[in-house]
Amino acid sequence: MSSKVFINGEFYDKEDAKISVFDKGFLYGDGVFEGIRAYDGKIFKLDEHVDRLFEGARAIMLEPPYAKEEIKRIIMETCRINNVKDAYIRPVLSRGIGDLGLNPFLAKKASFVVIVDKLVMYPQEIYEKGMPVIVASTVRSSLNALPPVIKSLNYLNSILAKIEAANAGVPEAVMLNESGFVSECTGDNIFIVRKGVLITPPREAGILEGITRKTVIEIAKKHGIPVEERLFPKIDLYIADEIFLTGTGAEVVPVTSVDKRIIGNGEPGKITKFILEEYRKLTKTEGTPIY
Ligand code: PXG
Repeated sequence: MSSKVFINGEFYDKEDAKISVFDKGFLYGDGVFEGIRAYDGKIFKLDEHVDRLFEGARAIMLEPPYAKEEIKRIIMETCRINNVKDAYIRPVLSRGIGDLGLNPFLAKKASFVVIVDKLVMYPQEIYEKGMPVIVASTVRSSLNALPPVIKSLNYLNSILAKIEAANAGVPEAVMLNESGFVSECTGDNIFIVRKGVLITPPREAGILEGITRKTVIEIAKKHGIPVEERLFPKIDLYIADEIFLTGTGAEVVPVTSVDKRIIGNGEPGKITKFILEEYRKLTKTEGTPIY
């Protein structure tokens, strides 16, 4: 059955869900988006995702066409109309239609779209055995250029690194910032474990402050696992005891090799497995009910 997409106040069949070629989101990547997940009829961390969407909008001076509560209501409504319990939810705010020029303020009204789709997950085998990654030569955009803290519609920086990953035959690539410190992956945050301590790059490394990342830090602290948010170089990946990636779609994914260096004993580590288990418990119990 065809899914229904919300566009500026109306629901359209997937095949007819279209945005103008004059939309600045299409022409310039001028807009922001979110990736949210529903588990068993509950939307996980809805408030956090909508807050981040609005922060991004504020940073680029994009006036959302609906208030925050209304945006949440539309997201829920789009889930209900699609009759989903488990789903991937993609709200998109784009600058809207204007002329061909760059000036964003000539666009009169922002567009708001909500897509609800099936979740494309990493294969189950990866959660059991871990996955290989590379370190990309593409450098993460600097905070003062295209700040990774904004989940903008311009993902070319990530896509360049994803091309490197695909060409190397691995699912993800780690990106370094301009100073050579580890920042994050193309669509996931990164954690390493060294001597029992969980270490993840800080905001200043040039990262999207992932909602899964924050949840993982909370889980670790709750269970007495020490966490450090600090800069570290690529070499610390090679000598880590454990590595995992976090993201809404990915949850907690074990990494078992980096640039062909085997991590730990080549299997998902103990702390990684524990964090994944605890994270999944939360997704089962928390969330905003759709129905
Ligand atoms: N870094 C980047 C660059 C991301 O795009 C994350 C980290 C993790 O953030 P969250 O808040 O999800 O923990 C992301 C998020 C997809 C998809 O369709 C990508 C993300 C989230 C959901 C789906 O590939 N990336």
